[in-house]
Amino acid sequence: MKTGKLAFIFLSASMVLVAFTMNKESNNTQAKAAIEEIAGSGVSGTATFTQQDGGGVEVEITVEGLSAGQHAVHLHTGTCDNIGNHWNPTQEAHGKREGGEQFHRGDIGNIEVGNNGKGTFSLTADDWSIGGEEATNVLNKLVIIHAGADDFTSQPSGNAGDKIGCGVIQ
Ligand SMILES: [Cu+2]
Ligand SMILES: [Zn+2]
Repeated sequence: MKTGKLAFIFLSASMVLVAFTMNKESNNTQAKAAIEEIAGSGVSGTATFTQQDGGGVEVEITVEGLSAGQHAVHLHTGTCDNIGNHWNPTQEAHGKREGGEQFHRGDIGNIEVGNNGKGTFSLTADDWSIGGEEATNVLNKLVIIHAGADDFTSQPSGNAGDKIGCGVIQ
């Protein structure tokens, strides 16, 4: 077989592999929230939600323009002009998602922000879906960033201070 023909076969096989890989990635449903400042706070960011093969949803959050330290992040109901409570379809108390006895489905945790004002956070929640039944569906919920930390104890929302960033999950 000539080298040219071999190269052609190799190239074709590579392209099929690339196409297959890309297709495989796009099978995992994603949703995003563009986080925008509230009342001139200067906060911005992105939250990306990815449906996991084994069930559940991973969220990756990137924020900037915050003060250094811990900032609570939750999923709230409502709209960015009229923000509601923590998303709580299971009627539980506010709490800590990781290892907590009770927590809201919208409870996420605290983002650690550095001196550069930036922070990232990721988590996989097995009780979320993207477009599934309403009690698990994160679509159209709000990603809310707070001025303070979530203490995971105070009711009904962890004493996290003002709401300084908001984005709708779409
Ligand atoms: Cu909140
Ligand atoms: Zn809560």
